[in-house]
Amino acid sequence: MSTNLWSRVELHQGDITKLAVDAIVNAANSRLAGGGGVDGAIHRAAGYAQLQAACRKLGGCATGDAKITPGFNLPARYVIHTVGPVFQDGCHGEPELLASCYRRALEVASEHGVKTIAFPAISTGVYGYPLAAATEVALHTTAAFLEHSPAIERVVFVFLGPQDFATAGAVLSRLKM
Ligand code: AR6
Repeated sequence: MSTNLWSRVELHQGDITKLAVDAIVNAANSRLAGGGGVDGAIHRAAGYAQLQAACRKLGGCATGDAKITPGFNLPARYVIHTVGPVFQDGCHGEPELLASCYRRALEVASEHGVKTIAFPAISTGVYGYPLAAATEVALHTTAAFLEHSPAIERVVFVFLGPQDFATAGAVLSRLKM
């Protein structure tokens, strides 16, 4: 992977709802019904009722797919909702489905002229995907997408806690070698 490619990727520790990017990605459920974790935080910051109403019109979202709504009260213009796989043992298509989340979110972003986008660590909370393995999928899939998509200028991977941020940093360093 070229050095130039990785210069468009950054890791960030903190709350994704605070980021002033064009789009933030939500780790949603297939009913797009709202929930806990980053989904709950995004709904609260966007304005629960209005984001819920926008999600209801989308008719759900399959695992590995992505759909877009406005960001309402968020600094981000859009929320791209994607549904990660529930982790069982890694042998039930989880890596492919997780890769599909990142790819589809980036496709939907591109279709809407998004230049800067932030992802949470999809599936690594309630859905139980081990963080290092999930980060490898996230970074690998994103790098492959960016290679053919010069319009996306910056992709930020957001980690809430210092431990996850450090783990992701180690994965990124390894991939860059
Ligand atoms: N900013 C950045 N990252 C966050 C934030 C935040 N504000 N809050 C949590 N995280 P999860 P999943 C991290 O459980 O595993 C929901 O109820 C968190 O530390 O939010 O894909 C949905 O409705 C973790 O690393 O998403 C679904 O039912 C990561 O976000 C289900 O959970 C993802 O954790 C989806 O589960």
